[in-house]
Parts: sequence; structure tokens; C-alpha cells
Amino acid sequence: ASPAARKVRASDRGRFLCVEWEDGGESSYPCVWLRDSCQCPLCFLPSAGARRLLLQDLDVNIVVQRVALADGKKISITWPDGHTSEYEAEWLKKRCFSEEARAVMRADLFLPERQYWGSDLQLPKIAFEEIMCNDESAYKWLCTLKKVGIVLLTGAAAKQGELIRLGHRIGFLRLTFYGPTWQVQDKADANNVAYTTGRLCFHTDYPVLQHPPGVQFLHCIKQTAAGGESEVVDGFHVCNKLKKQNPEAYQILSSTAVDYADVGVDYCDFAVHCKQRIIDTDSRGQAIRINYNNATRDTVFDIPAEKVRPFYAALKEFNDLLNSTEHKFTYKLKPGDIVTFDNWRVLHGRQSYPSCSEVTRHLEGAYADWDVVMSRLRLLGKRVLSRD
Ligand code: OGA
Ligand code: NM2
Ligand code: ZN
Ligand code: ZN
Repeated sequence: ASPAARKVRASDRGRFLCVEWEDGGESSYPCVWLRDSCQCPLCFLPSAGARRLLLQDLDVNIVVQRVALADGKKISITWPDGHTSEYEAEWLKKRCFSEEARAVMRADLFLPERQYWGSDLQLPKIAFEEIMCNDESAYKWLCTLKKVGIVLLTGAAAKQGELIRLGHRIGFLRLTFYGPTWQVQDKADANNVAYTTGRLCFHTDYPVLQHPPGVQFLHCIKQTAAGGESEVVDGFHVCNKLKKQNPEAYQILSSTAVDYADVGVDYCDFAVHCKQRIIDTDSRGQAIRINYNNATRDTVFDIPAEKVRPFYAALKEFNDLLNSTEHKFTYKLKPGDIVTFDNWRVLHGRQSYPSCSEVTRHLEGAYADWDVVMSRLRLLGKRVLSRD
């Protein structure tokens, strides 16, 4: 139950609307935003939840002419040209511009909470069929995926096609040059190092794409007796450690544009090239995406020669931290397991296994975008927590 408004008034010569709430709080709204956010049918298309008002028709210096409050619930404004706008108190309260209110709104929409982990990871596990048919379980799965960065789904059938079903559960999968889903197994003339029996050092998938897939699914269909163990590490946690331990290395990795290349044929022929910083940061210097696959890092390196050796020194330091026993977690997938993880945060690898004329290990893989996963998470949250 949101509090009702006690009093409304214009302030700063009509540039702001001030709302006093029944609980004693006060909120101040810039008039240009109020006019821009008018919910009337001329200014807003409810069926699309979208603004019809054009920016060219918005006066950034607009002031209110008259304000009124009806039973604490409805605030109406008359503008100088005679247009009127109405706002629900609850709607306004949610959009309060105070630091605290914005932090609540932000947390609600983007669930930014992170739980860092190292070798002590308690790998979260949920039954695959549970998340497929139960909304509460699906909500728990995606919340944990966002917060921890990794969840193991167990008990899927040990055959191809389960990831297509999982894709339908969230919405849709991300198509790439390796196909809608892809088969990780030892292949003749492999077009990717993943399709050999070799060791894969810690990497994120597909940094060669401008917008690398946010979420990755690996479904174990067949597992080799010897070798083939999986490794994961919390890249964001390691970034925090690197920043403390060697700020210069962190600075180099978060500013140097590294060339990536992937050329070949799979779903169709491809020649993909891209520049990525290995550690992508937000405006406050916090890591928000790791873009690192040593296999697809190009031999073309478009930086001045004198910066090359310091770059490698920084990368080595990062690589050493990723591989420290304190940070990495090792496990082995069983047929029917589906590991789901944040490909922007969690780096993954696998140990090598003996090559053999028949296929002894087979994973089916797929990607999804964070936009799609977060969308499903919000919808499940609304239903499960029965908010609005
Ligand atoms: C990959 C990969 C892991 C594995 O295909 O990119 O990381 O266990 N595979 O084979
Ligand atoms: N596969 C597994 O960045 C990469 O090349 C990761 C992608 C081939 C789809 C591997
Ligand atoms: Zn309007
Ligand atoms: Zn991979």
C-alpha cells in the first residue's frame, strides 16, 4: 500500500511540482518530465505502453499553470496551453527522483545484486523438469543465474533437443554462425578448438561478436570416463582482486582494444572480426563483461609495438588469478546435466580427454541473450510474487 498525497504545490516559479505524502515524505518532479510523461490518450498509447508525444512538441522550459489533488489519489495539472494531465499518486511515488527511490526502482528492474564466489562455490542445482513446468522453480533458476552466475539443471534426457525446449521456456535462443544449437564433440577438421579433445583454458564464448551471448547452456549427452572435467571461475570476483592487486594490469585490460577473429564455415560461411576490451567496465570502473577467448584472439594486434609486452604481462597476471586454486571450481558433467551460466561473467574451461575413433563425449550447447532471459525473469517475478 503506497501512501496517498496530502498536498501538492508548484515550486521554483512553476518549474517543479512538489508532492507532500501522508507518511511525511516529500517528492519533487521537474515539470518538463511531467509534461513529457502525460498519460492522456493524445500523449500516450496505452496498448503499446509508449509515448506518442513528439520531442519537437515538448517545451523544455514549460511551467505548470494550475495543480489540483483529488482524494489524495489523483494529481492533475493544467498547462499554459490548456492541455491537462492526470497522474496517479502511486504512479508518481514509484517515479520519485530521490536517490533512495531511484535505487529501489533500479534494483527492481535490473536485479544488480551479485554473490561472488571462489573454489568454495556451492553449485546451485535445480531439476530440469521442475523449471520446465513450475513457474516458482523457473523464477528461482533465473534469479540465481543472475545473482550467482551459474546454475546446474539436472535430470534432462540424455539426447539432443532439450535445449530447444529450454529456449521455448525462456522465449528464444540466440542464433550464431555455429547454428541454433551446436554439438561439442571431437570433429575431423574442427572449425573451432572446442570441437577437439584438447584442453580449453578459461574463456568466455564468442568475444568475436560485437554483442557476445549473455547466457550459455551446455547439455551433457555423453561423458568420457577419463578427463573432460569442467572448470568455472567468477570473472567479476577475479576482476575485483586484480584491481586491488595490480591496478595497472586492470587499467591495461580494461582499456586495450584486442582484436578477435573467427573465419570458417558452419551454419553458413563466416569471416567475423571484432575489437573488444578483455575487461569491459561501467562508468565507475566496475567490470560488467569479460571478453576473453585466447583461441580466437587474432594475430593481428592493432596497438603500438611498445604497448604489446606490457599487455601480455597484464593478461598473464589475469590468467594466473583465474587459474588460482582459490578462485576456480572443478566439477564433471553427467549425462542429463545442463549447466547454465552468465557468459559475460563466468569463464569456463574443460580438461582434455583421450581421442578415440568413436565419439566418447558429447555436449549440446546453445546461447541466449540477457535481454530475453531478464524479460522472462521479470514476467515470472510478476506472476510468482504477484506484483501489479
Ligand atoms: C565450448 C566449451 C566446454 C566443454 O564448447 O566453448 O567451452 O566442456 N566447451 O566441452
Ligand atoms: N562454439 C562452442 O568463442 C568461441 O569460439 C567459443 C563457440 C564453437 C560454439 C566457442
Ligand atoms: Zn497529454
Ligand atoms: Zn566455451
